[in-house]
Amino acid sequence: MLTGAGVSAESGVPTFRGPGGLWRSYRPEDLASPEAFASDPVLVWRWYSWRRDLVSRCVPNAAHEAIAAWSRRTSTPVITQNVDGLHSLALGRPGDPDVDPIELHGSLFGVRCTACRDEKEDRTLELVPDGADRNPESLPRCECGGLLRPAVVWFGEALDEAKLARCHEIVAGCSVCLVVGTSSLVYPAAGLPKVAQATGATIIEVNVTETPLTPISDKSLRGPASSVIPALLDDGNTSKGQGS
Ligand code: BJW
Ligand code: ZN
Repeated sequence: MLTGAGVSAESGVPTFRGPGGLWRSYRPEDLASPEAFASDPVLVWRWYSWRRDLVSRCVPNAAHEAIAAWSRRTSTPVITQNVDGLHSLALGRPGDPDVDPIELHGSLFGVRCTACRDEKEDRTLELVPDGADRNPESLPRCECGGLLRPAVVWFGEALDEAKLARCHEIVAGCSVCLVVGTSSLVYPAAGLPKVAQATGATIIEVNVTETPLTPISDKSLRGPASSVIPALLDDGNTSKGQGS
């Protein structure tokens, strides 16, 4: 099971692309990159501050709940591109590697030092308000004095190798690969269903629109994740420990 921003849309978390998917007039490529952070760290931190604030008021929807129940039932972690933590929240049982979601692009609530690279979760980080001056001195700092950045994966950055290897292992071993609420544009995540297909899995896509994955999917379920996913997973279609 691979998920993207669409699974959280009905929880009130904006997607990256498509209607309502933009923050001001910026595309994700304008903000989610090391180059953007280097040239305007205040702007990038404002975007993340806005998102941290918004997401901390969101709760899992019926799709997250059904996926969490499926993970428990099949002892299979969901692979997610989302950084909002809503899959974990729905699971409510952190610390179990068999079911803990694999957050391929990191977490909105993590920070990493740009100097010593120390990484930690910090939900209480002082936000960078819209009215803040553009002085980088006002940005969050590590104890070592280095500038903190969000612990997420930006364009051009490598994904965690161990996480990615585990994802390959999971999708290569599944018989059904469910792909939910992603535009299937961003690699290497978008390549995972193709790995599953190459090893014989059936691809089922759940989305409100067509994506580049649609033509190669075995089945396309058109509709919002919060209604399609509970119906699909409660049906027992992928409940025999073989789905992913
Ligand atoms: C609903 C719904 C509802 C709405 N129900 N559905 C191969 C080919 C081409 C390019 C590349 C390639 N390999 C690598 C690249 C480059 C690049 C890339 O993929 N570019 C493409 C855009 C062209 N990839 C990278 O740079 C990656 N790194 C890399 O490859 O490194 C190589 C390297 C190796 C060694 C050393 C150094 C480098 C990194 C990619 C990181 C992506 N990061 C972001 C930001 C994360 C942090 C943050 O959140 O701020 O991840 S970008 C953004 O896009 C975010 C998302 O996880 C990701 C995917 O978006 P997603 O989830 O699909 O959301 P949307 O908005 O696009 O789509 C939502 C979907 O939901 C839509 O389809 C809706 O219809 C649907 N929907 N409501 C169901 N209710
Ligand atoms: Zn540091």
